[in-house]
Amino acid sequence: MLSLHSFFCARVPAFTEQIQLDIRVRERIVGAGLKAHPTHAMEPIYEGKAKRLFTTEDPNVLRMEYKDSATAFNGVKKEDFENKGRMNKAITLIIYKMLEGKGVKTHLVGDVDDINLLVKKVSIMPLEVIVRNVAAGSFSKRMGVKEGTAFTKPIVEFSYKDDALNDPFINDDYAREMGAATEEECAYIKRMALLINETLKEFFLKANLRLIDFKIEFGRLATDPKQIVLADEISPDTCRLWDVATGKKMDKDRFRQGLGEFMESYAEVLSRLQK
Ligand code: ADP
Ligand code: AIR
Ligand code: ASP
Repeated sequence: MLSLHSFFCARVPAFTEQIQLDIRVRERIVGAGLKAHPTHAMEPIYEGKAKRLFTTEDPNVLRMEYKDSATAFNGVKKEDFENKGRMNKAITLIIYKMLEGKGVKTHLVGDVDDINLLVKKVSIMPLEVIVRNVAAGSFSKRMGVKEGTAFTKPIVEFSYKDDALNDPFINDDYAREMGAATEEECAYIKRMALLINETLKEFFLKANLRLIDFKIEFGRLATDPKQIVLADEISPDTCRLWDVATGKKMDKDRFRQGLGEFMESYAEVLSRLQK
């Protein structure tokens, strides 16, 4: 049987880490000019395939923890990879800071530690907004167009964000009738998605990466639901990135297609973006 002493010795490091994390979160909230309410509990509220969400002492701010799990095909293929969460968090932070610098309104509040970010709480619009510069993935499969065929102009498409329905392909009329977004909101989201595409394309190109396509999400701010901001993550989990010189895939397709060197590619993307 476990003695009382060994019980506490086993748990004290975990308690201490949790307290240190709570303190860091509180400091960041106050540092961002927001108000911490010490009575507001820091609790887990959601566990997804790649991230966990926790409440903080500010009811309008969440802690987003990046997990080490990789999933594909709506969670059918699943495996854990050491450091994946750390790398996706770091890449997302670099990209979100860059986008904020270009005037894009996002959910980012600030950094916490190697796997946690603070974000503004939003109500996620149930739309996966996909921008494509080059044919790949489901476009190539659906349309029978060879992977790697460049488009004359970027394509913006919507999927309805619902795992049970397998995120079906929809258009603006479906989005309106499903209550996901009004026509004006769809037009705004498309404009933002194209602007983000131009900014990201240029940014990745400087790192010798070709932006093939990506998925983004938008949400309504909890503090002001009329304001729509960019939310969720932007990382090699959500973008297709090919090395400019060799065409090598540097994103989650390495996991989806079992190509190997999965985390090595993420590490390479991170290191190029840090330069
Ligand atoms: P999934 O839910 O698809 O398994 P994740 O594991 O990435 O995905 O979980 C993160 C969840 O948090 C997603 O459902 C995403 O839409 C949601 N989300 C992203 N940003 C915010 C935010 N700022 N506020 C609330 N929810 C968010
Ligand atoms: N994506 C779509 N759903 C989840 C994600 N991460 C991203 C893919 C790819 C783009 O959206 O990572 O970058 C288009 O995916 P697909 O499968 O529709 O070709
Ligand atoms: N994001 C989905 C999943 O994790 C789909 C994909 O990325 O392939 O299963």
